[in-house]
Amino acid sequence: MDELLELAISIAKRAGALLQERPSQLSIDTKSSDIDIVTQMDRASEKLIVEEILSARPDDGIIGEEGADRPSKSGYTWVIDPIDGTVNYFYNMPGWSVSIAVKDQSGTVVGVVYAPTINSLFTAIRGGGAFENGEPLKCNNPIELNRALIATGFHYVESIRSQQIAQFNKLILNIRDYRRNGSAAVDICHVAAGVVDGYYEMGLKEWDLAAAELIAKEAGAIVSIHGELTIAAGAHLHGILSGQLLD
Ligand code: 2AM
Ligand code: CA
Repeated sequence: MDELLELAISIAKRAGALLQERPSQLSIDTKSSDIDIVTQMDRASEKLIVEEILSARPDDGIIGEEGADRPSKSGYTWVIDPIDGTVNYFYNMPGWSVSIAVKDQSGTVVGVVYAPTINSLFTAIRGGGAFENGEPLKCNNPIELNRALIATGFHYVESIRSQQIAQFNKLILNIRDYRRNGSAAVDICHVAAGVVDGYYEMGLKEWDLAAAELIAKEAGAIVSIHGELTIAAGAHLHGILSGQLLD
């Protein structure tokens, strides 16, 4: 596991360095809607990550947001998001990340979320705790709803945004405040670090979640998935948020 973590960290750092060399022109294509974008740098980052994984571990499987899809012969599969927070990246706003997880038959074993623009390297090994730049992490708990700082994100598809308005209306008068940062993986790691108290969002994909979910759980948080909705927080606030958002 230590070796897998070291490899995941070194690959995430290389992808982060590639992404920090921003080209003068970003070319964009759209995905699930007109405002859901992918750049040539998402593709370049995924290509680098896939090549590095395969040169070190040719029998591992890979699932990537930009199309990587290889079956595993070893029992290990890498789940990668080459840029989480592409809209931040596009606008040159800090906070985007590279998310790399390795899973086996029983779930994620190693998670790395690297956000170079905010100097954060979040890491975890299953059963081994969670860390930011080598320092151990513990989520905030217990937090009451009326003191909670909540991170969330908004979907690129209108019908889901409509549901998010209802969720927002339900909570906004009863919490400390919202933060909307742009990378789901970083938001969930911020729950792990106690930088926010809780997080929820609709429409996450496996690659947005895999690494950060392990990091948050290893920091003592509960991460639960209810259809399209993901909720992450310390146990007390998680119970309250689940009650509010799922009724
Ligand atoms: P992305 O940058 O990799 O697309 C935005 O709130 C967060 O949700 C980002 O982490 C974004 O990841 C993720 N996300 C993924 N697919 C999404 C979608 N269809 N709509 C909204 N957000 C999405
Ligand atoms: Ca992405």
